[in-house]
Amino acid sequence: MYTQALDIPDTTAAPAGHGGATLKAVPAPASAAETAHQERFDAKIDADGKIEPQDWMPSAYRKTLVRQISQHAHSEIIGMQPEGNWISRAPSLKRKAILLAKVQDEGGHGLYLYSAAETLGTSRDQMLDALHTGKAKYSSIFNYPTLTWADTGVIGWLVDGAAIMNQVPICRCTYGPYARAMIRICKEESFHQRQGFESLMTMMGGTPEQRAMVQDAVNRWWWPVLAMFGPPDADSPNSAQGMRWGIKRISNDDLRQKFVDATVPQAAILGVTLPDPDLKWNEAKGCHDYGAIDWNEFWATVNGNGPCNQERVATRVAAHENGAWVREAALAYAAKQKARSLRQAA
Ligand code: BYC
Repeated sequence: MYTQALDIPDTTAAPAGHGGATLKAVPAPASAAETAHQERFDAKIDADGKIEPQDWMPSAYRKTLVRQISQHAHSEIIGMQPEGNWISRAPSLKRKAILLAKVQDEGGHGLYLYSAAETLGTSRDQMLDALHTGKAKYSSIFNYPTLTWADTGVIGWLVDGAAIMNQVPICRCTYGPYARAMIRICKEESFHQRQGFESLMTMMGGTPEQRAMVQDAVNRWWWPVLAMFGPPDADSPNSAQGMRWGIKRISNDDLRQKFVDATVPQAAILGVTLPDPDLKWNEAKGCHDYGAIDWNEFWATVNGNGPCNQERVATRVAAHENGAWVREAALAYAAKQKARSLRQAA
């Protein structure tokens, strides 16, 4: 359910009496009503209109949205963990209040996104089960550890900065509930990015040890952040269709390039070095060249073998189990309310 396994299989088992040869699967001809639905859908996409939950949509469009929105929701709630680890160790009351608010915002983003995905007919329980059993993906970036306080600033500056770059175009996505959720999320993400940058600016104005701590965090996060935009366009199986449907507006490589170009001057203001000897302005292309990303590390992390994958999922499963009593209490309260209103109506 969470993959793009939507193609009609190339081959099917041959029916008895056909000598065991495999036959090419032939899609059933569409009915006239279905063709009309498809034409209306295509016209709306071509006109850059919005598809709403009650509208007819091709099942592949629905599945792609459930895949992307649920992965996005999972990323938000798993993304609470690396920074959440520092709430009890924030260096001041002000920093603690900011970090608490930010981590709560991420939880809220997850809730808007699960709600958007639910409008497509997939329940939250199904989505969470896929996350908890390792079937669903979430962003590779949250499988890296936060070793020092500077990591929380770098997550705000770079990870949220990358998230904004990726997510602002999704505000124009063709699926209405996703697009509307993203508008609110992006406003909050931009506060997150600024608080990270401001926190790092403060540390860079501090002692040599504080500056070294920031540089070390930048060195560790830079490459995973670049990989976070997803595989190169040539190796991105979902991009072409996602762009045709107006779910994805800008390609993985183009977003990565925009991010690099926006971040280089910010690094200069901060006074940190981006850890890439090949990073330089290319006058002819009008953008920065940058070095090779380690795609083996990226795929190992996506496939469950990054530094913190097991810990992240185990923490999430434990939080879900420990929260069972809250869900049960809410259901019991709702049942009591319903019984009371039925009694009053009788
Ligand atoms: N990590 O064909 P592609 C945040 C998967 S939240 C793991 O290019 P697509 C934040 C991809 O799913 C960050 N997997 O796919 C939160 C696909 O596998 P499946 C998350 C990745 O969908 C809190 C396969 O690789 N943001 O920023 O066209 C605090 C091939 O990729 C990753 C969103 O979810 C990755 N990094 O493009 C701070 C935004 N990259 O599904 C920050 C919405 C790729 O076929 N999502 N894969 O099995 C998107 O924009 C797109 O789904 C992606 C991938 C750009 C992520």
